[in-house]
Amino acid sequence: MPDQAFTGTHPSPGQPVDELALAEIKGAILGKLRLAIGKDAGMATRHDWYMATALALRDRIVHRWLSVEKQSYDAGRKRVYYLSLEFLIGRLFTDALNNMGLMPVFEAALGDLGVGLSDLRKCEPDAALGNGGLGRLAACFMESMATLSIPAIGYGIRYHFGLFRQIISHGWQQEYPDEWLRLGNPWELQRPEVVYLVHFGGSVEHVDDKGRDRAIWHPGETVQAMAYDTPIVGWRGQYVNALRLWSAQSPDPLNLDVFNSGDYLGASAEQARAEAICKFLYPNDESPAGRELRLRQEYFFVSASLQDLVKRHLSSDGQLRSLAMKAAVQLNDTHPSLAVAELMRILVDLHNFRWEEAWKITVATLSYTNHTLLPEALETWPVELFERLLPRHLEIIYRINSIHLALAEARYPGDIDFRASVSLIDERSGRRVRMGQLAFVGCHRINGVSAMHSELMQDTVFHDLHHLYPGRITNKTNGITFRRWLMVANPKLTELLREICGEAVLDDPSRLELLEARASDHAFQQQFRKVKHHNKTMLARLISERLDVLVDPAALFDVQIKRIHEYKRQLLNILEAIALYQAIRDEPQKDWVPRVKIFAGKAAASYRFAKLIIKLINDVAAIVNNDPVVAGRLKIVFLPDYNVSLAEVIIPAADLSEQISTAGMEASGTGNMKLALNGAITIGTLDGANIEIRDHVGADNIAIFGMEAMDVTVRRKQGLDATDAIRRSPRLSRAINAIGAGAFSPDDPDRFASIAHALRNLDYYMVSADFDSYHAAQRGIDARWQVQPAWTRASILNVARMAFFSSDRTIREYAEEIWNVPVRPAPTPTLSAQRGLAGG
Ligand code: 26Q
Repeated sequence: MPDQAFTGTHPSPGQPVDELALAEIKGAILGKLRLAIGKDAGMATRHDWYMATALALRDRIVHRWLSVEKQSYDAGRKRVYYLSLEFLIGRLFTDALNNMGLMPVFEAALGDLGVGLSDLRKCEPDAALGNGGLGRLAACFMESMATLSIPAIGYGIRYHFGLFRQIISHGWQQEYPDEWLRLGNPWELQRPEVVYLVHFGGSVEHVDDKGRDRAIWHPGETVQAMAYDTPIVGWRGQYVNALRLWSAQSPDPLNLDVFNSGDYLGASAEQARAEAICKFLYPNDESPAGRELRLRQEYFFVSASLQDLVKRHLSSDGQLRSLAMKAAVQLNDTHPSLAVAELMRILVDLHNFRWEEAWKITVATLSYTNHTLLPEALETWPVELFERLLPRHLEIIYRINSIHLALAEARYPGDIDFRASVSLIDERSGRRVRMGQLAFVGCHRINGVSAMHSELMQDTVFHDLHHLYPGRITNKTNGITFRRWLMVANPKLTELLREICGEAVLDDPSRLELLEARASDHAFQQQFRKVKHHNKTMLARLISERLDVLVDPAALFDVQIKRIHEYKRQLLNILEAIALYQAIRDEPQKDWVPRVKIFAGKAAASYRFAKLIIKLINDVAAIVNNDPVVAGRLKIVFLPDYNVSLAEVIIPAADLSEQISTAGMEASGTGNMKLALNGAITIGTLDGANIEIRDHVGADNIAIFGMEAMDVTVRRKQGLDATDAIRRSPRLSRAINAIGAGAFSPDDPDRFASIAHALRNLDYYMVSADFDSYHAAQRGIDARWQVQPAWTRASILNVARMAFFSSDRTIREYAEEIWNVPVRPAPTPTLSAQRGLAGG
């Protein structure tokens, strides 16, 4: 039995709700409904109830926030500033309720008021202020930093429109604006008094100031940044941090001369230009849109954030020499790497520091996380654009570069190639500023996001920089917050885990290993399967509602959910599905394992090939799902508008997790962790964190296939195309021929000619080259599925061995090895946990 005394404000299931607390919460909700929303219960819509409930919950969070904020300030604690252009938060309602331990009392209060908590949940739009992995990682990190009582602020942009909504029309992706703020946002607090001016353009005047290299920037344009704070509450509500998002506006909302001449539209043109900065999130992941507005976004939020943290430091310490002792600034990819130049400018131009001392402070304060090695994803900006938009920053970058290149020259005299490779300026195709090099040189630590990725950073993109600054590159394998991805998303499994591992499993994921003893236990396996079946039934219902396709929860749910990208190889998956379809049609009488192939993900709006892959998946689905010959054996679904909330439904229902990127191309992956934690077995390549997942769950409990990163490099060097692979594999050749001949696009037989061509020729992503190996691994999966006790055992062992992938572990490593900030100690064994062990 779970130990109730241990849980404090986190009641166990079935524990009665305190009457006083219940009355208080009911009163609070009704109070908000009347006084903040202006409605009484009789006329309130569901959305009104949601807003009132969220506001009542926010009050309780804000109380804690203010008190921990004061404690941290009084204690002069070092603070982490996490700079990210993306925070893919999703919904906050259930997450906050769960972390505050208030789920039961709010549920009961709402029940008494005649409102269903699960209905209210759905009223909240996802905060989709991110594209995918990098943005979701920032959100998990914010929650883990609060959980570990690390004083932190997340800085980003309050985009008016989040990532586009995806609608599938006749199989094609269409993008629509995401108006997430339309009905108001109950979580944020506007801070009209927290405003900073951010400048662009103009000219630079140099002051001869005893060799101090100071300059005065005479900007041509100024916008104003205003703060909006969202409290992020950690597990058990003990600590709360702010996510501070900047909104842009013009300092002069109206041009009075123009206004007085009667041109009202013209008078607000400046406002429109300023507001454009925070209008949209760029929907490109991995291949940056080199637009001026994007660079403006980057500088806008870097400048506002640094002004904010410098001001905070000055108000407590009175000087900036000690900045690195009190502030750790983490750059989430290169998107905020202008921070290097901006902090130098603040120190040298505004606070009179000598260059050398300013540089020491800057490097000691900043650190940078790299999330990709794809050449097309490495951010660079034309020098001319920089000069026009940020003239002083370009000068600072040049100066940094000349000192840095002198170091390179001293290290390898006369080696021009070495200097060219480490230079902050790329001189090859028009002069461009390299943001990765800038971040590397200006930060004391540079980390990759999985063991393999960090190795590859040293061997490839940052090889030469690594030699010039040895010891800077370090690895911090990604993690996920178990509160959202287990407790909130999968309450049934969580309940089972509490029963077996004890309550302490909620605080200490290493307790999951207590499951191992039960992995082969027949009765426990049945309970475990029952939970999965329940989750699959919920997903089947959603599929039928949204797509009008009926799927059987008893079938194997095979899931690939992530951004659509060639390197992630959704194409390999659908190609194998086609081969399977053809094989079933050949021998319909055979004992096929029933499968449902589930896809979801968005393609960048400008990524034509990725959008064509979506169309192919949908065209294949239309044929397969309507073919009576394969009925009951194979279904293919593409769930539109993938977002955090949809992930929370799909992940707990997955049996098989597709992590099939071309080896060497996926930096880490985090969906792989979420799926394994929820008991899905991974079919994957030795790429990113899949390698560490294999190391933890054991090679017997994961299906690895395909080429390794080294094979990929060698094969590319050899310039091999797919001819041989296709000749050797009649199955592959038949599947490609079907695509190429229009078997799935009879209305437009040439529709997928470019896909067939890519598979037959260059095969850059090794889809054809890996096909046979993948196909064999999938048949291995079929065989395993047919022995349910063995399958369930492997699935349980996946859950039992995932503790390492908690983002609490990741954040602990950042805190200890990069930020040098104290962390709440790791949980120690408790009486209740020991009881859980004994009684389990
Ligand atoms: C850059 C400049 C201009 C416009 C857009 C961008 C841009 C935006 C987003 C470039 C890249 C991204 C996103 C990258 C990303 O999500 N990378 C993923 O990061 C995860 C967290 O570390 C890893 O798990 C994934 O492997 C990696 O692909």
